This record gives sequence, structure tokens and C-alpha cells, in this order.
Amino acid sequence: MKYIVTSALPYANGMLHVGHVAGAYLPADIFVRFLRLKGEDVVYICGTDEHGTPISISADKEGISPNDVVDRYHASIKEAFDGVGIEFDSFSGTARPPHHKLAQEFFLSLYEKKHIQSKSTQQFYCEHDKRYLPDRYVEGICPRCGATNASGDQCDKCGQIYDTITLVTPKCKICGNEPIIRDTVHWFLHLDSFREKIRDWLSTKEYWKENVRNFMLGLLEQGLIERSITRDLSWGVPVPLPDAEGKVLYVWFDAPIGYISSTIEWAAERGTPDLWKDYWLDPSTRLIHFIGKDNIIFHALIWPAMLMGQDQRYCLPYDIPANEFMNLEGQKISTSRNWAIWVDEFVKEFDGEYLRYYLAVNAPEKQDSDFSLNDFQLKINGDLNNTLGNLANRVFAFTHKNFQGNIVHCALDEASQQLLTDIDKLIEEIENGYADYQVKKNTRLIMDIARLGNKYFDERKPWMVIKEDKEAVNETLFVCYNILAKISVCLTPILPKHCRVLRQMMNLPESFSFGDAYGIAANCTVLNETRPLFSKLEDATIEAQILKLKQSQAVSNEQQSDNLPPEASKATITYDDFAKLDIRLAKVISAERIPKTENLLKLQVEIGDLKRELVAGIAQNYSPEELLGKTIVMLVNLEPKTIRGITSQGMILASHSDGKINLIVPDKGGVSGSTVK
Ligand code: B3M
Ligand code: ZN
Repeated sequence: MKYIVTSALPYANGMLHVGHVAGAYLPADIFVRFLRLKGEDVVYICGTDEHGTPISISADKEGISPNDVVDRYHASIKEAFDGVGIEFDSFSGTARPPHHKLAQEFFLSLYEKKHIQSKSTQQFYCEHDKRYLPDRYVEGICPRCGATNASGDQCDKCGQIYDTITLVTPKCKICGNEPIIRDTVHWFLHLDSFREKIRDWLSTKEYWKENVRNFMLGLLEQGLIERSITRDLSWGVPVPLPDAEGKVLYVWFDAPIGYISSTIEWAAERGTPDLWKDYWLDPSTRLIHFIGKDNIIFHALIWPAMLMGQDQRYCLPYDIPANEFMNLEGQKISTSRNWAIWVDEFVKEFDGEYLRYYLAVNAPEKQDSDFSLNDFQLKINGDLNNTLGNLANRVFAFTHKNFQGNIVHCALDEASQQLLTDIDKLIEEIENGYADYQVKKNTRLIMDIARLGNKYFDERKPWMVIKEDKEAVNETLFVCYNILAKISVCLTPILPKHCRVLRQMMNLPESFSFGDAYGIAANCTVLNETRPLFSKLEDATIEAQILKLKQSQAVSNEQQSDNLPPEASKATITYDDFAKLDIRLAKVISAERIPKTENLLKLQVEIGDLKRELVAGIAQNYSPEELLGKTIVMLVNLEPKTIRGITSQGMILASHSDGKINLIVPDKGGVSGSTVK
């Protein structure tokens, strides 16, 4: 059986955060490693998605070319993947010429069969910038849910896709002016002509995850509408028709073709340029796309239709295991609010495999999951150190001390035999789990095996028995070796490096297959030098991370609220809403810096007779000395919040502009405790 496994192509416009890795990358990497342990023939494909308006907008802002943006992010995204051990066979990019050529061939093949047709449409056009404003070049109020900051193609709040010109109070993202509406020609993919084929194909996909299947059935029910697949832009794959000056393919049309062009690049680099065909042009190949849930429509509907409309007989997706999302400390991960843990930074401070383990334990397989730093510490210390690491350490230490690292094959009593048989049943479950993308459950089962090992070791009391019956202790250790050897196989897809180290310490063969986990997995053992497999995460390390996260968000909140034009401000509130705020004059009676922070001060204030303590992020603009005795304006009835172990009761008011903080003070002085309204 041949497999092509893909992970969604990340946009070359930002860094990877833990939510990305948990959704479309780690599950795929684990699956691929599992397939290889089963001896399957698999290529694992990815690359960066290098078109689309976010990239050209970033380039415009920085005054560089889209290519420069792409090069920068392509390299750093690849580095982040390396740091967390995601090993693609090919990591290409969609701005490369062979990709452009293939995407144009895809277009033409559909065009010749009349699956693509042009028609005149209305689009926003900015008279100031003299250009059309597709997708993210225009912003307004979502016509569906009323959210602000909705873009031309999609609302990030409600996820709805709509006709651009229905956007309410549209504004050009470049100059802020209101655009006009102009006619322009675009090309549309007629999905409806694939309806029967899609339906038949889908009827063979009963094994799909429920979220993906239900989504698709819903779409078919609604009826398949035509989709615009071109844009008025200069950055992208040019539409390969004579009358298409200034038009490029919509990013979502060309992106999935990147899976093929990346495989073509892989084959060429290996010196076997036709090898990609063995995979893509064999209808029995299992093509498996790992994606996040927001990409289902493109992979399960539009992309298969595009493949069906080609002259070449490409294989169609066999499965699309879409994952749910991962939140961070109970809140949605957000790049714009800087509420994220960035992979490249995280793996500088923590072992990349610790991150793999935590994302596996916490995989958002059937529902959204939550990344919490305290829980991360708990799982690394509890599972890896106290459970698995403990089993290895105690067994190794005991062997070195009493057997010079040398344990021999021996007969097993009934209890020992039974234990290994029970464990083999768990291994079967683990094997099925991997085949079914159930990584989370597998981490639990593997820890169950380690717990059984620890329990067995405790019950056999080798530290006592050694005094009278060395052979019985040899048996105990022999069984424990076998348990560790089994774990070293089962855990390899999740923690490849640690399992390699474990096997080296135990003198186990470097190459092995999943089948080696069953039965007697280790014959006799002469231990190499051993050392602890894992190390614990200290409280202080985790606290520092939590603080870093909060601070980076606080800074980004300030930056974002800088200089908002009045028309872009928040929604109108009633007087009653305003009256809920208890704002008063307060006098600063003590101020000190909070150690190990750059911008936090601890303040004591007097509000009339009342004393309050609070934390303020103003140290970069105010020294403690200049604050002493100052009368300031304060929001008194804000919900208290613990920051750096200090309960902050209230917030002092200041203006924020260009990153500078300017405290609001009463113009003619005032008595502390006076109300402000
Ligand atoms: N570039 C990723 C995203 O929506 C998008 C995937 C393309 S896969 C062909 O975040
Ligand atoms: Zn404009």
C-alpha cells in the first residue's frame, strides 16, 4: 500500500504557534512515523502557502516584495518544525515556478472542459489607490453577524463566507477610504457539475471522522454553488488566458495543488523525477490530508472536484482527519492579540519532545482542547518523569548495582507471563489507535503500561528478594526490560528521540518494526551507560513562561488601542453602562518596581479613606519616585486580578499613543476619593 500524507500548507506570513502544531502537523507526523514502523511506503508532504492577500499586505506595509516576506517566513517556519521534530520528506513553497506551471495546467484542464467559466462581477475598487480590493484588502462589518473587522472574503468571527460587496461600511485597508463598486471579469468553478461524482465518492467514506462527513453532507444538502477562483491582484499565479491581464488564481485554488508540486520537487531532488507519479497517479494510493477544521470545505469539496476535472487520473483523498482547535489558558489563540505560544521560542526553552508529548496528550481530536502551562508541567513531571522515567531509572540503577548491567533470558512464572500477555493486548489497542489517529488515547495506554511495570516492580520487592534469591530478581528485571522495550516501540511515533536513547541504553537494535513490540521484545540485556531519560520542569520555569505570556499580551493590547480613529472605536454603550464604572481620584502613597519585570510597578493608593494595592504596566514611562504623591484617575471597581502574586485592585487611567503612556491627572488638582464622570 502506498500513502501520501500531507499537512495543511502554512501561510508564509507568520510564525507557528502550538495550536497549529497540535492541529495539522503533529498528528500527521505521528501517523507517518507509525506507518513507517509498519513498513508502509509513505511520502510526507508539506510546504508554505505563499500567495494570498495577507502576504502582499505585509509586504506593502514593510515596503518589501512579497517574495521577501515569503523567504523570511518559509525559513523560520521550517526551523520551528525542525525544533519540534516534524520531519517532512518535502517542504516546498507555492511561489516556485514549477508550482505555478502545474496550477495553470490544472486551471486549463478544467477550463477546457467548461468546468470553469468567466462572468462579469462587481468588486470594491479604491479610487485613491487605483486598485481593486479583494479579500483582505477591504474591511468592514460582517453582513452575517455584525462583527467589525470582517474582511472581503470571510468573517473571522463567525467563519461565514459571503459576497464581498455585501460588506457593510467597507474601507480600503491601505488608505482607509470608502471604496466604490466596479465591474470586473472573474472565473468561476462550477461545482455543481461534479455533484454526482462527489456524492458517489463521499458514499465510500463512511470511515471518515464525523465532523468532516457531517459537514460535507450538509454542504451537498444546501446545493453546490459556483465559486470564484480568480482575483484582481498582481501577487499570485497568473490566470493562463490571453484576456486575463492583472488576474491571478485565488489562493485557495492554487494552494492544494502545492501538495503535488511539492512531491514533484521531492522526486526531482532524489534524482528520480518520475517517482511522484507512482504515488499521485495510482488510484489506489491512500492520500491523507491532515488539516484544521476551518479548511474542510477546501479539501473535501473543492479540491476533489479539481482533481476529478483533470486529464491525468490523480488519486482522490482517502481520508481527511480534520482536527478541532486548541485554546490557550482558556482563551482562543490569537495572533493579532499576541495570545499564543510560539513554537520557535518555546523549543529554545523546552525540549521539543516535551511539547510533542503534551500536544499528543491534549490533542484536539474530537473537541477543542486547552493548552495550559501548569498542566504542561503536570504531564511532563507526572507522566514522563514519575511514571515512565521512574520505571527506567529504578530498573537500570538496580541492574547496574546488582548485576553489573547484565540480565539474562530466563523462564517466566505465571504472573510474569500474564503481565506480558496483558500488556500485549494494550499494544494491540495502541496499534489500532494509531491507525485511527487516536494519539491522545495512545498516550494514556502507554502510560498505563508503564504503571503496570512500576506496580510489578513494587510487588516483586527486588530490593528484599535480592538477599536470598538472585534468580527471581533476574526474572523481575527481565520482565521490566521487556516492558521498557515494548514501550520504546509504541512511543516512538510520539517521542522518536527519547525512544532512540532508551533503546541505545538498553542495547536494542536501531531498526525495528511495530511487530517487535509483541511477545518477548528483549532477549537478554547488557546495559550501556544509562542516564535519566527525562528531567523535571521546575515551578519557577513555568511561572516565568506564564508571566511572559501575560506580559506580551498586555503590551500588544496597549499597542492595538493606540490612536484608534474615533469611527473605529468600540460599540455604543448606554448611560447605564457608563454609570457602572466607579472612577475616582486617587493619591499614590507608595510605588516600587516589581523585580524581574520590565514595565510593572506595584502601587499603593489612597482613595479617600480607602487604601488599595494595584499593579500598573507603566514602568517604562514613569519611575516610582515621580509617582509618589501624585493624584491620578483610577477605575476602582474593576474585577481584581492576580499579577505576579499581587492582587491588583483597580486600574489607573492613562492615554496610550505611539507606545507612550501618559497618566491622566486632574487639571486643577483635586481631593482623592472624588468621583470622576
Ligand atoms: N494556508 C492554512 C490556513 O488556513 C492554509 C492551508 C492551505 S492547505 C492547501 O491556515
Ligand atoms: Zn485605498
